Amino acid sequence: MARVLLVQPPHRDTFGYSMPPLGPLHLGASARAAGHEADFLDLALLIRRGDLPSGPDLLDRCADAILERGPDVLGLTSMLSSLPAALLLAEKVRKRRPGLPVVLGGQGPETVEEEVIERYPSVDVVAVGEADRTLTDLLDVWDCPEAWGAVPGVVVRAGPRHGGGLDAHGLPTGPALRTEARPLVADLDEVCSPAWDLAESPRAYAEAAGEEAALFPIDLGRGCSHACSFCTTPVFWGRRARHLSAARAADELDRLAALGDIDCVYVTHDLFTFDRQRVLEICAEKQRRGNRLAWECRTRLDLVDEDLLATMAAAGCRRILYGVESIVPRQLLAMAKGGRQQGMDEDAVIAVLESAQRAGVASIVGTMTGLPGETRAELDRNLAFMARAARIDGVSLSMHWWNVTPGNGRAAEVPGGVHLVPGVSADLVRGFDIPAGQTDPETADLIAADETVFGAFRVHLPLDEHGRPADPTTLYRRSRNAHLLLEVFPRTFAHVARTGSIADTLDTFLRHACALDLPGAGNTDLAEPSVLTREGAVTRFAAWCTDTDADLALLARYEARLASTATTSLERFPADPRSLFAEGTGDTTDLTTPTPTPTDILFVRRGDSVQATALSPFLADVAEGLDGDELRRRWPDADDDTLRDAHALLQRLAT
Ligand code: B12
Ligand code: SF4
Repeated sequence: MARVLLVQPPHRDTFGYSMPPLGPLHLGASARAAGHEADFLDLALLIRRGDLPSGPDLLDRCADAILERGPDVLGLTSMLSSLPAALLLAEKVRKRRPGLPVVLGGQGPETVEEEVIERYPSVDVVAVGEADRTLTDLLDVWDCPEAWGAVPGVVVRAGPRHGGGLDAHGLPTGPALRTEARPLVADLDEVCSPAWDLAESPRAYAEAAGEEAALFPIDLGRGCSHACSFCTTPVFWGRRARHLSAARAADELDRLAALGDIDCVYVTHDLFTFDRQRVLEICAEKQRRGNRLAWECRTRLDLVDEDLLATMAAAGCRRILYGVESIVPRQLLAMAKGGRQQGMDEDAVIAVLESAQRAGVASIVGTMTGLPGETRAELDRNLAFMARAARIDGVSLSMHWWNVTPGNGRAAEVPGGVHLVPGVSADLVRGFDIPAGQTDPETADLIAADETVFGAFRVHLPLDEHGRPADPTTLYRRSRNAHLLLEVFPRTFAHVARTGSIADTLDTFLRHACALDLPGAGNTDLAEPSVLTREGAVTRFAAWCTDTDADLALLARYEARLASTATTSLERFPADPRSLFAEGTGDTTDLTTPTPTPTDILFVRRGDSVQATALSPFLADVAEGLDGDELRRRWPDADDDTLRDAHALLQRLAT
């Protein structure tokens, strides 16, 4: 019997919410089922809560906290973002307790397992990919290091049986040895349910994240049959989507409901709706059991339809993240988006978002910038699309910097290669610097010294029309701020698009507003250099627009005003299923009806209830400067007096 301590290394959660990592909790349950003792330490939670104040000796204190638990085996989980911390932590633990076996797993070391074993002596075993059975097999032979090389699905040091040796503490030495591949779990119902009792409560996570209730994860499926150029999922989980049975999925949802204090469940499968029938079954079973948890998921645009969305909404689905990436066919082709999405034009994408809106499900539109060969015109098309999408109720935006990782094996294919740029963090590794924007020298040196293991920390700089590489700071600022600005100022940017370039306007504004250009200027509203807070973005942009043309200034002020009267939180999404269930009856028939609108709410925009102090859609259209015919078509009842009043009101608002 081994006592394994599973540890989440320190990282900064970049989404503003926090949840325990599922991998270690699944593995803890498997270890127990195999007769071992499991323990879990979430260092990210401790830091977030202030139990471990960040500072130069953070990792030393983390190492002390690990050893206080007295494990026989240390299991470190890692994403790309937490890989440097995991490796440094392993080193600190090794110095303090040299004979403690250290196993590294998770999506961080994906495809660089050999390099990790060759270059980082403090790690003894790297688990390759899905590891629900791998860890228990290792624990069964934990006190016989010579046998580790016989466990399928790992990379270890060769040890005596394969031409290596053992060190003074009995740990294997020698070159890296990749053992026989471990087949993926064919029937996911066989995977143990997460050991929730190992993690702190949803209430503890919610409090640490500053939320009233938690967002907790659920593993209902794994893998994807597509192979988008930037994505690590099909490489890690396999190019075939697998799922739990509906009954087991409903069991897992019930287990989460029993934990209490969960506001919303986060379905971790990247392709949740790939099997339409199974999703319908899960929804039916969830409702049959009277499970009232709200949930959100991620999928592709070509894997939803109006009926499915309505059924999902009725079963509590609150929000869906779609990997839209781009509306430019050439870009979709280049990134191998594939499927029917490849043929979807802007109107088709908008139609999906509008279907979701009708069903009462909020949408997150995931887009990309910095794609190889991206032209200004392509970028402008995508930004104009984002501004259009942002005007649909319930839509929020996100924008990512296209990049490659060791995990998707594309780094070598990128023209111009990838580069490490100080002060700029690649999208897939955000959250590695604690606090934000302040990479400590030890971590910076580690990343700089190893281009292979830390390949994902390098960024791709696409060439412009003139063959010049993009400026990384401009790209970084755009990818970190554009979504927010377009969400808050969709009408303003639509106006920009009519006469010029959204990209130029954005980049010019961000150059002006971001801290990288204003060293020491005391920008306390900046969470990290180059990243504006929502409030900072809104006030700065509205103020900046006053120095541009008058129409732009008017619209920007109007939209800034809207933003200031709308609340932003998970509560803002149009259908909060909990409020619509008749208490105690399990009756769900009513869920697709829109939330009743209080009289003091004039309209709902991007899911935000805009209070009476804001303006009506009619005024919004007037403010947008629609031409007279279009305005009359949309508002046949508006006479000249009404129009004059509207202009006067807007004028007052602008001053
Ligand atoms: C939930 C989730 C989050 C959560 C929580 C992450 C967490 N620590 O668990 C939140 C929302 C915080 C998050 C944030 C981010 N995420 Co995220 N996230 C996911 C998501 C959707 C599910 C993860 C999950 O729970 N999977 C299910 C569990 C069971 O799998 P698992 O944790 O990998 O564990 C298995 C194996 O990895 C292994 N294993 C895991 N740990 C260990 C430990 C040991 C000792 C062993 C032996 C084995 C082992 O065994 C487990 C069972 O098979 C994945 C996509 C996906 N489907 O996996 C993306 C994903 C992990 N995230 C990703 C990214 C890019 C991010 C962000 C950088 C996004 C951003 N730009 O801000 C941030 C970084 C956060 C940070 N570090 O600061 C990428 C990671 C790429 C990579 N290779 O690392 C993924 C793969 C999505 C993608 N395809 O791009 N994320
Ligand atoms: S982005 Fe989505 S569809 Fe593409 S490979 Fe990744 S999970 Fe699959």
